[in-house]
Formats: sequence, C-alpha cells, structure tokens
Amino acid sequence: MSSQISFRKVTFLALVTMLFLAPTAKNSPNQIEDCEVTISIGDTTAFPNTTNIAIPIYIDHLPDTIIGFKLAIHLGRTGLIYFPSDSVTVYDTLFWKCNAYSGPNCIDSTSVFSDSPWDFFHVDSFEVFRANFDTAGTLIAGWEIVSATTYSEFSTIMIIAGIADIFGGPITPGFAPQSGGTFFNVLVDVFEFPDTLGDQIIPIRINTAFTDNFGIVTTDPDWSPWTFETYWDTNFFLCTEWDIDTTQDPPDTIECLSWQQTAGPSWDSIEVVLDSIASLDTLRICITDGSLEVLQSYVCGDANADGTAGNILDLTFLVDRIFRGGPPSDPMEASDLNCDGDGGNILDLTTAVDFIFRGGDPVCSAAECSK
Ligand SMILES: [Ca+2]
Ligand SMILES: [Ca+2]
Ligand SMILES: [Ca+2]
Repeated sequence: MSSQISFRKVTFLALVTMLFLAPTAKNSPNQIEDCEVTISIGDTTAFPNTTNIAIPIYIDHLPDTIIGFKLAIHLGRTGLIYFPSDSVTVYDTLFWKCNAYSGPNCIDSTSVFSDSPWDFFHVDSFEVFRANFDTAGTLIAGWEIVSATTYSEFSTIMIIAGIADIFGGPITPGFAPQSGGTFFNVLVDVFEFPDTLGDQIIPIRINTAFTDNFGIVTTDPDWSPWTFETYWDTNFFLCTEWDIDTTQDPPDTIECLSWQQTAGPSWDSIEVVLDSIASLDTLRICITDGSLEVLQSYVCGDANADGTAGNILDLTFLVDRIFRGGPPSDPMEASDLNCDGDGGNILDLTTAVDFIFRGGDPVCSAAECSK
C-alpha cells in the first residue's frame, strides 16, 4: 500500500520540486566598484500634489551587450507617492490542436503556437494595470518591447521589463558595456499630504528577492545574475484520508486519498527531492537604493509662510533676512518673488517694494514665473 502512496506523491511533487527561495543579501557599498553590473536609483525631490515625477534608474555594466531585463521597483512607504497606472483589458489568444475526439467533442488537446496547425482557439481576457515610464534619451530608447505593470491603481510596486529585439522587422541590438548611463526613468505621482509629517523621504528600492522579479539578460547565454545551489531535501507526509476496503477482515487500506506534509514524528511516507536555491550573485550584481524627498509645499511670494503672498509681513521677513541675518524662507522658493530661481535676495525685496508701495506688478508675476 505504501508504495502506491509514494508513487502518487512522486507525481505530485515533481510539480513543486524546483523551489527558488529567497537569497541572502550580501551587498555592501565597498563591493560596488567590483560588480559587473551596478543598478542605482537616483535621489529626487518633488512637491506634494505633483504628477509624473521622473525617478532615474542608472546602470553601469562590464559584461556583454544587455538585451533584456526585468526589475521590480518598490516605494518604501505607502500613502505618500505611488506609481500611476491605467487599467486596461488584455486579450490573449490560445491555439489548440485536438489529439482525440469523442464524436464532435475534442477530449484531449494540446496548446500550440499560432503558426503550427491548430483545430480551435479561445480568447482569454484579463485586466492589467499599466504603469508609466519614460525611455526617451535612455539606454533602452527604441527597444521593441518595454512594459510596466502594477498591482492596483495606486500601487507602490512596479514591475518593468524590456526586450531589445523581437523577431521580425529591424534588429535592435541592446546596449553595449558602458558606465553612467540612464537605464530608464519610472514616473511617480506625489499625493497631497500634510507638511507636518516629519520625515518626508521615501526610500525607493529594487527587489532582488525572487528570480521572478529580477533579471538581466546579456548576449552571453551563460551569464546570469543568479547562482543556483542544489541540494537533496527530504519531505515527510501523513495520510489524512484513506480509501478503505471494508470487505476485508480486518478492513484493508487501499490507497491514500489526501495527505499533508508534516514535520514528524508520525508519517506514512517520505519523499526525497532535489531542491534548488537561487541567490543573487552579489559579486556580479550590485544594487543601490534611491529616494524621493517630498518638499514642503509653499505659496510663491509667501516668504513668511502665513498663507498670504506679497504683503507687508513678507516684506518685513525679507528685510530681516537680507539686512539682519534672519532665517531663510522654507522652502527657499517661497521667497523667490521675481521667479529668477534665487529666493530671498535684494531683487525679491525690490519686487515686494514695487508691488506694495509703487503699484508695480504683483509678486511672482514676472515673465520667469510662467516658465
Ligand atoms: Ca526586431
Ligand atoms: Ca505672507
Ligand atoms: Ca529671486
């Protein structure tokens, strides 16, 4: 009886044999210069309630031309920034070759490619969230497939993947070894949120925990960012439901109908399987995280941050700042009354005086302000 059980389990376990487990993180900053591929996320700033802020992803690499990749990019905090995305319906057509008919009905079929002979097809449709990115001027500009998805409308995880060249049409070669290039930009939106929030820095990371979520493909088919270690693993099982032949005396157990894996000590059968652990090869791949700092929101011209721009209190604030060593406005841009990019200097004071006492243009209305 037990040989039957084991045989069924062999079939079942064959499906789950190749388990890729989480790697151990070994990155440290002093390894960066030795890495064959270094991927870095830039540090960016943005104001609240702004959209399509570009987060640059940089790459340095020594091995052969890169022709494909897949990265999972995670925003380290929720509710502050997110990857904007649109829900779209994707259709996937599967073609089938019938192996055996019973009357008019196909009772056994095999999925085949559309350019092979096929007997019937069906169309699957499913919703996906497409995320925004920007490849203009980057190393993957012109790649034939680049696609990014998220899990929801306001997601903090983006999966982006690209393939330089697909069959047919022009040949897109990928990008050769280089240093300092921009891989691509991902786009984020920043929520409106209170300035009273103390820490406004959101870490941005690349997830390298699973082979499903991280890949770099070069023209060398033997090059991989992963190392694989295989080992024999013994699993124990305990039958939870037997098919019993009650015509026998005593009743005989025929076969096990369902079972559960157990750590022991009671078990009915064991299975020895070859497992594999994938680890990111940290001698080849180095990752450096980035961040987005959400700046304090401000009103242009409201140097003293009391909610009103360009009145006598703002003028007083500027006089204090310029002539009496007072504090700068926070942020600096709030006291840039003439919009020349430099806040809180004598030109801004002149703009305030002109407006308040001489009927000049309102603060923050200079031609530069509209740029
Ligand atoms: Ca092509
Ligand atoms: Ca003010
Ligand atoms: Ca200025």
